[in-house]
Amino acid sequence: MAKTLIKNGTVVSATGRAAADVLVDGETIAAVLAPGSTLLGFDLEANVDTVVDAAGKYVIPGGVDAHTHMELPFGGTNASDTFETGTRAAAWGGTTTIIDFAVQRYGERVQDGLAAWHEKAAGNCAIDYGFHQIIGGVDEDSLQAMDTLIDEGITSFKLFMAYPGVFYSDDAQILKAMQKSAETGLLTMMHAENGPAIDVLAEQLAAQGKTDPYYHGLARAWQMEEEATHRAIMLANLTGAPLYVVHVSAKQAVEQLAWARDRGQNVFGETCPQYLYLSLEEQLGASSEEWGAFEGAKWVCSTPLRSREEGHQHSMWQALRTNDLQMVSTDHCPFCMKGQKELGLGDFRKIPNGIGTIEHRMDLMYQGVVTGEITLERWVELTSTTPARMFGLYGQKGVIQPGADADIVVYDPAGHTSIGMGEGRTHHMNMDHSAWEGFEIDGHVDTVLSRGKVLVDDNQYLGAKGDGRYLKRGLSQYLV
Ligand code: DUC
Ligand code: ZN
Ligand code: ZN
Repeated sequence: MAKTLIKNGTVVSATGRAAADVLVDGETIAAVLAPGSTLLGFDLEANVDTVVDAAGKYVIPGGVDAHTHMELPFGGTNASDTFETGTRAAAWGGTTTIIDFAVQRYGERVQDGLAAWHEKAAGNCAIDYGFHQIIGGVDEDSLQAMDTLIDEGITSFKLFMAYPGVFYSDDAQILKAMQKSAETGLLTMMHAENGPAIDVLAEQLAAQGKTDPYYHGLARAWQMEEEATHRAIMLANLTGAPLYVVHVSAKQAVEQLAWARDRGQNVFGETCPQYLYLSLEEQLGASSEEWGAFEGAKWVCSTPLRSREEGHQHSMWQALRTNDLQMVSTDHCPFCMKGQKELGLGDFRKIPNGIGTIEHRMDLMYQGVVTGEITLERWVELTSTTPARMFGLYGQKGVIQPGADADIVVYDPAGHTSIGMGEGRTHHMNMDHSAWEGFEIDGHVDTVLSRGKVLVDDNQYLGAKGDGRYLKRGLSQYLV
């Protein structure tokens, strides 16, 4: 089995940093040693196959992105990244595990939805992957099927309070699914926006001729997120279900989570890089020769971008520091402008919702270290360790310690990354644009190992389709 020594680096964990060498034996980490150590008299450097010199660099556990949507059917099209292209882009950016969402919709069997997702992913992924289960149709059959999910290694399911007629669950359905969550230990994940009310507002805006992408954000007002978050919290409180709210973007929704947590409720939340960096004002101002004001469609996602002036971004960063929000995922759901986003030309309601970020999450969050928003350790905690703990992967993923999978990123704080597609820029997601065009990062993903195999080194891709394996996940470490 191939042995690799990563030497001279600073190993960073969620709880600290130390100068250390990391010895990888085959697919796992064999030892974390004082710099320059021998092991029982063996000169390590002379006895390994590969030496990676990480002098001046950070050695961190590979990123765990717990919220992705490869090939998601949405708005009459499918998310443009396949498991092959999306996971390769993830690896380029230092993410070595994803948890994607298998889909069940009303009238479909959960087992069939899950089987379809296995078929899409198997043999195609660059990195290891697990699944959550979307329950888009809560009925007797799907409730029963949820009993079998844990055996399949799926320990969390997602419900939608938005998208009536597509993925939407009403309160009665949510209550029943949460009772199942409380009974089984499955973690309830919630898309918390009041979909029926949003649809009325969207219809009224469209009837007034307000059809540009910007109005997507106006229709999805923060009150809709706050209200749904509160309702989800109360239903979870009533049933005893553990609750995880996805893609939190409104400061008022964070206040709801903080309130519930302060009362001792087992409630968690993630935000995404787009809610930390991008705003409704920029979307309003967006215009191009090719698309005019429809340029703003590049940033149509749900929950939507929020107003910078209202202080939502500031509140998200703050909540990441105070642990009112515990993790950062991407909600990676890319669509091209040509042929996909343009389905909504003249009617923002028809724009497929989603932004592609999987390649940039580690970099964008590192920039938060540079600007002083979070510490180096918190960067690792938010992007790798907590996602692994939250979703039953910790020990194998999310940490550099003996016995863990050798998913390791060597990150250069003296390096630089220019994000986008323009001159001198590149990304590897299957998109014809970048929602992150022009972002500059004061750091660089130098080397990426996935289970001991070097996937990325020195701006070269060395991995192959099918390197990734399905991960059967355990229960969340945050269950009480
Ligand atoms: N939000 C998005 O932006 N895309 C897919 C689904 C979702 O909830
Ligand atoms: Zn969602
Ligand atoms: Zn999502």
